Amino acid sequence: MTFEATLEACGLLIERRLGEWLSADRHPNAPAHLLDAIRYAALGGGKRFRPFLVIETARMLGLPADAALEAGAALECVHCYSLVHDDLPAMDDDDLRRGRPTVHRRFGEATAILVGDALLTLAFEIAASPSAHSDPAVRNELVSRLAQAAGSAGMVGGQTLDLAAEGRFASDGGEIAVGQRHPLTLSRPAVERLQSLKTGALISFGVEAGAILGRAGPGERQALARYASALGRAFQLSDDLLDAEGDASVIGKATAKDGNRGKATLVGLLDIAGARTELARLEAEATSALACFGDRARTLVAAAHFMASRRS
Ligand code: GRG
Repeated sequence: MTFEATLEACGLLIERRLGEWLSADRHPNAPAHLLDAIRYAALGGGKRFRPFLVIETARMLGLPADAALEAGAALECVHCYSLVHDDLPAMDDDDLRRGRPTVHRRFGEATAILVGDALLTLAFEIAASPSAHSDPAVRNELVSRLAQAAGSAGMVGGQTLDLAAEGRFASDGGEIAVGQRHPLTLSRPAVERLQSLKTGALISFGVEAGAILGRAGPGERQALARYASALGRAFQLSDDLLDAEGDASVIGKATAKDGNRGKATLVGLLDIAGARTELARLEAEATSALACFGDRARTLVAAAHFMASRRS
């Protein structure tokens, strides 16, 4: 099976599980308009790369896909919420996501904010449910680590640094008006810190969740954390390269936005050729971190290769 086929198969499993969690039967008291918008945001699109990492890491440690589906679905809910909020006019102000109008363009801004809120809270309902794992201690670790990855010392913190780099915040913490903002020039370590929080934290949680479910030992967890760190950096760098070079009709979202906004990216610091070299280096780093797992890690190795070579 090719890596793309494996990713697609995981995506179908997650789509089905999310569809069950978001069925009208499960939410008898939710306003129909809100549930429609939540389903629009969470179903029918996306690579489902983060849940793939949960499922595949757990599989490598001996678990069937079923055992990792809830943790993967919970993580995908957090990811989908972040996309909905990131697209809002107050953030990146995007019209297109996953090849369709963004949630606020389709349902309005207030509903989009509520969709994000509902998906974030649903994530924790799923991760805390007995179907996520029979052992409450394992569920507790999943919930706690997901909260840390998503929160102010993780993804939300990274998003804040990203907005700060656009020159949005005054020294008193207030917001500077559009047109009067001056993007900051970030050093490479500062860009890497921003990205490790904004994008890396959820990617790392995906691998970590698989390790938690598969009860990986301390050495294995360290190796997987090194893999996830390199993979997260490769993910962001390839996303930045797609923004710089990609075709919006293939990617399903606007491109060339980072350069136009003066966004802090590694592509901006390294140029395209330097970014491609760095991407190859990160793939090698991710691959070597998995050496202790031998051939069992072949699909995770293929994931790093996919990230380093994707064109959409
Ligand atoms: C609003 C709290 C908050 C956070 C937003 C995720 C994020 C932080 C911003 C999205 C903007 C962006 C382009 C980030 C770079 C990497 C990224 C998350 C890309 C989108 O993820 P994919 O490629 O998307 O996995 P699909 O659609 O395949 O799920």
